[in-house]
Amino acid sequence: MNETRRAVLEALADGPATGPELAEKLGVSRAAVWKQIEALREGGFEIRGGADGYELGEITAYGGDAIEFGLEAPFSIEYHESIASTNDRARELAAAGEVDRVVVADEQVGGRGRLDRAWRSPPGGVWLSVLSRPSIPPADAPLYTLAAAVATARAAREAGVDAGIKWPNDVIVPLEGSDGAYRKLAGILTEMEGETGRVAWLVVGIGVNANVDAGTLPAGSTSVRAEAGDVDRRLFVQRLLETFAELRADLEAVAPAWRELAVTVGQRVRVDVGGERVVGDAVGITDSGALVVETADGRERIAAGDCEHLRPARG
Ligand code: BT5
Repeated sequence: MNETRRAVLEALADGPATGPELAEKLGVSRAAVWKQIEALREGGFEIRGGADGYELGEITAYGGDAIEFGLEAPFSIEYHESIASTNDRARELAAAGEVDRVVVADEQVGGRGRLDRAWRSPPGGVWLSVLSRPSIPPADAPLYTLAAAVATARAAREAGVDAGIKWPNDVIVPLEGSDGAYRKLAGILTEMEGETGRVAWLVVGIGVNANVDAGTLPAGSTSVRAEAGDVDRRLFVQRLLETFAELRADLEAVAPAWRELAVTVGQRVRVDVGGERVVGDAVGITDSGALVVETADGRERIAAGDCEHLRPARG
């Protein structure tokens, strides 16, 4: 966010102020203050002008400036009403050498899942991609996906949703009273580029069915609206990004945090790994995020794959 704009916003968050007062406090011209007030109004902030000067209303806007304001994480936000895919845009920013940028959209018209599957992204959802340039070996990259799942599940739980994580990249809501059946609330798509044993950039795309009707989504999906009512997306995204930034800075904390929210461990699972099927009991995840499955032939560690929960065998 523009520095003067942020300063105007911070001053107004403390209480009403007139144009001349703001100009003097910030050491800028009245015209500069006016320009930033207009920009803020365009960004969806409600700023009333009265006898006491400008007064900031409750922040209900969802946009770049609104998400950045009050965000305690080192990201700048690029917002789009509608875009093909926030991951595609973040990859463009990566190619242009950018870092710590988050692309957020109200709607995606070409949202992508893994393996070129389509990801339905109607208006009202939380569709975002975080661009990082970590100094980690590619083998640690899955921890970014797990960190995103933890951040998403925690934000959803704060919004009142009974969210858990299905290995490796789904945030789900268990169906009450059923053995391992669930509905999908959010998905994560991590893409990266590496060079000689090091990650050059990493884009973590997160899609959360927030304020959308579950009926407009594929069967087996749910939304925050369906589970707990609409959420303030600005606050939801802020919490999500703050948790992600914390975990990204402390990768050793990721696996323990993930285990606390995992619903896969303890389930009977079938994992498709590049055409091969592994069936067994999920008994844990390793510190690098691999799923450990107890099969008839012994233990297997699976770094990546598509995991289905099977109903537990009845004893
Ligand atoms: C995922 O893929 O779960 C990763 C989804 C990542 C989406 C985000 S949104 C922001 C960023 N920009 C993008 O373009 N993508 C990322 P996967 O595990 O392959 O699951 C895809 C499958 O989920 C589809 O084949 C559908 O069956 C189902 N699906 C599609 N849209 C859905 C939705 N909105 N909610 C729940 N399930 C959905």
